[in-house]
Amino acid sequence: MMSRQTASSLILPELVEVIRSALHGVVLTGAGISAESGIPTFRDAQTGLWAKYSPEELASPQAFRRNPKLVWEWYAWRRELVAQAKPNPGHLALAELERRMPRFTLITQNVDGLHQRAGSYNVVELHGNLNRVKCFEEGDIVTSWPPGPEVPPRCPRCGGHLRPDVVWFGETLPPQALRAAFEAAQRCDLFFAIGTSGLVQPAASLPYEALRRGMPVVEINPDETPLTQSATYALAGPAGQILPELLNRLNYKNYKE
Ligand code: BJW
Repeated sequence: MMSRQTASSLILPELVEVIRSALHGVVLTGAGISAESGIPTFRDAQTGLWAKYSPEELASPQAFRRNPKLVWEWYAWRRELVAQAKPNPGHLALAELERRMPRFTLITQNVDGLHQRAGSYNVVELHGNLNRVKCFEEGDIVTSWPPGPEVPPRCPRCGGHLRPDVVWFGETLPPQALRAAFEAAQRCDLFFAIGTSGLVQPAASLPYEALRRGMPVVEINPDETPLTQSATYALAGPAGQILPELLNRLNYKNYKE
C-alpha cells in the first residue's frame, strides 16, 4: 500500500496549478477506479469462479451465442458485487472535482454506476450499464419479464434471450456517448486517464485527442500503460489515494471521504 506521504510526493506544485486554472476538465476512467471498491478489473488476475476466462471469452456476442447461461451468470455475479460495493475515495474525489471546475466531463468505460452513486453528474457511459437489460435479438431495453427458471430469461416481446445493456467486443458504442466523449476530449484544457489499461478502442484514443492539441494529460495508474510515456504527468499509484491527496493539495477540503 502506498503511504499518504508517497502519494503527496508524486504531486508536483506545477500540476496543482494546472488543475486549479483548468476551465474544462475531462476524465476517462476504467476498471481501476473501482478496484478499491472491491470490483475486479478485467486484465488483472481474475479471482474465484471466473479466473479461467478472459474478458474476450465472456464479453462478446459470440460468447453469448455460444453459452448465454455462462455469460448471463457472469453479469449476475458482477451485478451482485456492484450492489454490495460502495463508491471509494477516488470516486468521491472526482465528484468533488466536478463541483469545483467550471466545466467537467467524466467519461467512463465502467458499467457499474459507482460514479453516479458518488455524486458525479455529467457522466458519459461509453460501454453501457450492467443494471440495464435489453433483448439480444432486437436491442430494445426491457425493464420487466415474466418470472421463470430459464437462464437467461426471455424477451416478453419477441422471445429472444435477454442480455445486459453493455458494449461487447465487436459492437459499436452508443453513438451519442461516443460523440460526447470525443467532443469533450477535443475541447478540454486538462485530461485525466485514470485506472485504465488503455488497450481497448475507441476509448484508448481519447487521451491522444487532448495530447494532439497540446493539452496536459494526467495519468493515474499503479502500472505502466501504453499512455504512460506520452502522458504529461504520470502518477504511479492507486486512484483512491492519489485523487484525495490531489484535492487536499488544491485545498478542496469540504468533501466526504
Ligand atoms: C488501478 C488501480 C487503482 C488497478 N487505481 N488504477 C482499433 C485497433 C484494434 C482493435 C480495435 C480497434 N477498434 C476497435 C477494435 C476492436 C476492439 C478492441 O479495442 N480490441 C482490443 C482488445 C484490441 N474494440 C471494440 O470492439 C469496441 N467496438 C468498436 O470499436 O466498434 C467498432 C469496431 C468494431 C470492430 C472492429 C473495428 C471497429 C467495443 C469495445 C467494448 C469493450 N467492452 C468491455 C466490456 C464492457 C461490459 C462489461 O463491463 O462487461 O469493456 S471489455 C473491457 O475492457 C470493458 C472495459 O470497459 C474495457 C477497458 O478495460 P479497462 O477499464 O481499461 O480495465 P483493465 O482491466 O484493462 O485495466 C485496469 C487498469 O486499472 C490497469 O491498468 C491497472 O493497472 C489499473 N488499476 N488498480 C488506479 N487502485
